[in-house]
Amino acid sequence: RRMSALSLGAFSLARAVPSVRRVAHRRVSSVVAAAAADAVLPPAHDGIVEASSVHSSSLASMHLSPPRLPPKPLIYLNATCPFAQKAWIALLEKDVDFDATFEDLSNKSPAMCASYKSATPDPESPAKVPIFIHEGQTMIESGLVAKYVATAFDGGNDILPATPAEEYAGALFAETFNAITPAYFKALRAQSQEEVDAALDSIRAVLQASERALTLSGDKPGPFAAGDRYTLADVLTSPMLPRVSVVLDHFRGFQLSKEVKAMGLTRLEAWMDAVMWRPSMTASLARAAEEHGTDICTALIDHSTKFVSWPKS
Ligand SMILES: N[C@@H](CCC(=O)N[C@@H](CS)C(=O)NCC(=O)O)C(=O)O
Repeated sequence: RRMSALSLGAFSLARAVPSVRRVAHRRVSSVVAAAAADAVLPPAHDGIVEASSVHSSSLASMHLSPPRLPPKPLIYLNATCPFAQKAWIALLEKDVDFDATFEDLSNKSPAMCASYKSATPDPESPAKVPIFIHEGQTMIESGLVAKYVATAFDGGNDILPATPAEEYAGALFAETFNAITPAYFKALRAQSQEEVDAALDSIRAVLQASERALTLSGDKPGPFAAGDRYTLADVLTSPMLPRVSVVLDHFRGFQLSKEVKAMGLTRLEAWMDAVMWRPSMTASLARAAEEHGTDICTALIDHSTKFVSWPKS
C-alpha cells in the first residue's frame, strides 16, 4: 500500500510538497551541486571571484595563488532521517549558504565515517547523521547542531527564544512532545497487536501532555511551541510529525490528525498546522522526496520498513 496524499489537520503533504518543489530544488540542489564542484577551490562569495580573476595573470607571474576562501559549512544528511531534518531545517531557517552530502546509511561514505569518528566521544558508536562541519569544527547530535546553527549564524530568521520565559515554554513543550519518538519506534518494532496497542496508547498520552504543555504557561499566544514566534523548540519537535502521521498510518493504522481532533487537542492541532506549513519543513520534505526518487510518503515509509518485522509481510 502506498499513499499519495496525507493530511495533518489543515496541512496536506500532497498539497504543500509539490508547491514548494521548485523553490526547494533551486535552493538545496544548487547547494549540492556546489558541494561536488568545490573540491579544489570553493566557489567565491560576492564579487571576490571577479577580483581574483582580474588579477590572476599578474598573481601567476608573481607565483602567488588567488586568495582561498573558507569552505562553506558542510552537513552530512540522510534524506529521510528525522534527526538530520532538525539540523537541516535550522540551516534553512537561518538562510545559511551550506553544502550538503546525502548519505545512503546502508553504505556510508568513508568521509562521513571519518568525520563522525573525529567528533564522537563514543568510539564504539556507528556513524550517524547529521554531522555538521563549520570553521574547522565537526559537530554531531541533531539537537546540538540545530542549536549551534541558531546561535552561530546571523542571517535568516531569529529562531532563538527571545526571553528566558519563552525558552522555558519551548523547552517544556519539546521535552514533552519528544517522548513521542521512543513510542513511535516501539509501535514500529512491536511483535504483537498488544505491543502495538500499548505503544499507540503511549503516543496518545504524549499528545495529551503536549496539549497541556502548550496551554500551561497561562495565556501565552500560539501557535508555536514558545508562543507566537517559531523557535528552536519547533525545529526540534516538528520533524516527527510527518513520520508519525504517514508511517504509523501505513503500518499500524494510526491516524494522527484524526486522533488529535477526536481528543479535542485544539492547541496541538494549531501547532501541527503552523509548523508543517513552514517553508523550511515543506522544502526539506520536497528535497527528501526528490533525493529518494519517490513521493514523500513513499520515501518516509521506505525509510521505516527496516524497523517493522511484525506482522510478516
Ligand atoms: N541522537 C542522534 C541520532 C541520529 C540518528 O540516529 N541518525 C540515524 C539516521 S535516522 C543514523 O544515522 N543511523 C546510522 C546508523 O545507526 O548506522 C541525533 O539526534 O543526531
